[in-house]
Amino acid sequence: MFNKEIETLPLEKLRKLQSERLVNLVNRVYKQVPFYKNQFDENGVDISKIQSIDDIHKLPFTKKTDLRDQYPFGFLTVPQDKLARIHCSSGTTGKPTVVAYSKKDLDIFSEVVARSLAAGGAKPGMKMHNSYGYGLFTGGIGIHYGAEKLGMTVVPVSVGMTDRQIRLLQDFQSEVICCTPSYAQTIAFELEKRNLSISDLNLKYAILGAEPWTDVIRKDIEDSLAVKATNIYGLSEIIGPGVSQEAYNEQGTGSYVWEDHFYPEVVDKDTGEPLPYGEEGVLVFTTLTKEAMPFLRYWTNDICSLSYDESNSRTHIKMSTIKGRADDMLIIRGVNLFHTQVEEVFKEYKQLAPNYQLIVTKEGLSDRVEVKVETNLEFQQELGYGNGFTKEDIAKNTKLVSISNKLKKNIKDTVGLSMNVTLNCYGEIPKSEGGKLKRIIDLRNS
Ligand code: DLL
Repeated sequence: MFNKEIETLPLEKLRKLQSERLVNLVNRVYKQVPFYKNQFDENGVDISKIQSIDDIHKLPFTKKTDLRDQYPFGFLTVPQDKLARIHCSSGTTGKPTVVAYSKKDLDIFSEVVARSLAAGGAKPGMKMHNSYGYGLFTGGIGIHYGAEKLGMTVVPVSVGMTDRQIRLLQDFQSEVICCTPSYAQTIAFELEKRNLSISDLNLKYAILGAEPWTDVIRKDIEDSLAVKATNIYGLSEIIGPGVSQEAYNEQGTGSYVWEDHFYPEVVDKDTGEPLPYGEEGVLVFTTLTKEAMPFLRYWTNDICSLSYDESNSRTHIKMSTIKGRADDMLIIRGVNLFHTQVEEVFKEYKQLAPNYQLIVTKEGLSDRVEVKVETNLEFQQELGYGNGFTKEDIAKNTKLVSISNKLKKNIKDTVGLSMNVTLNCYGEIPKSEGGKLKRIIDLRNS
């Protein structure tokens, strides 16, 4: 553990620390952020009544639209000349979301990333191949400084130019790789294409996040890169990567939220009411220690559940994997659908690679879903399509036709919705910038 004292702090002490931090924060933002003063006054929030972390539900939520309305610096609680760094979203869907950090915030950022990397198996002295995008995205730089803080040697390669990545992985023999799960799959694919053996590399741990992924993808990456793969979660508004992390020796049981800094709640997506442990809802965070741009009850839109188990190695709470985003939940002909439900069906098929996209369109008054999914290289080679296949090839090949028909039926039986299935060759489905794969393209309103 990077910070054993805090990571194993007895619950009672953790709650006391959170309470002190919350009271301090509420008083600070009431005085310094006009947005919060107005919100408290309008909602009748009496700050003298916020005395412990159990009072947190009395506070209003902060939403992404509020950040856009306060663009760029409306949420600042320090003068601009005290800022040490500014990150922001790409702003492709409107004004970018700005997040600003003081020197103290950057220290906290490195601390939580160092804790996360250590929980994911990384150790001082190991080399870290960092393929998260560097720049305005918090992934690259955030992981970078956390790895240095842990005492690792960082290879700041960023995303893309996979040829060079593979050469550096071979030459430097890095033990840890950090990137999106979809980029880890791209690297594995390129290795296979070049007939390189994983024994040419020295990878042991992959710390993956920035997009939703499931156990199907985990298995694919662990098999193809010979690593232990763990989940790292975070979002720029809260700090960046390192809000939570799965421990490498507790895989599959959720990711520890570093709740001395980020207090999590899961709430009902329609009513905002807090939900008990184990129930799925929208994840909400309060940044208990952030100095420059703190947020109260920030509505992440990510869907998950929280769970606490006394036998865990750390006392901090765990969050489940992200099932999807509240705004990613599709309603298809009246039925709620997360893309991860379709992904579950792919588990049965050893011919498929877990790269897929759901394209939703309107056909008359009805919704139409097309599932694009890639076949894997091994299967393609078996069929004699090592270099890929065309639409015409699919129609002519009985094995390909049979798989897409079987898949269509399985999806209908499992998810309860009819969808069209299109097979794509490995590597054909485009990845978006920074290595994040867009799983849903909803064209119904365009
Ligand atoms: O993606 C920060 C990050 C960088 C996290 C590197 C992990 C590793 P944003 O670009 O602000 O920040 O995107 C945040 O990405 O609300 C989730 O919807 C999604 N997300 C991030 N990590 C995970 C994960 C970074 N492990 C948004 N699983 C979040 C599922 C994730 N979704």
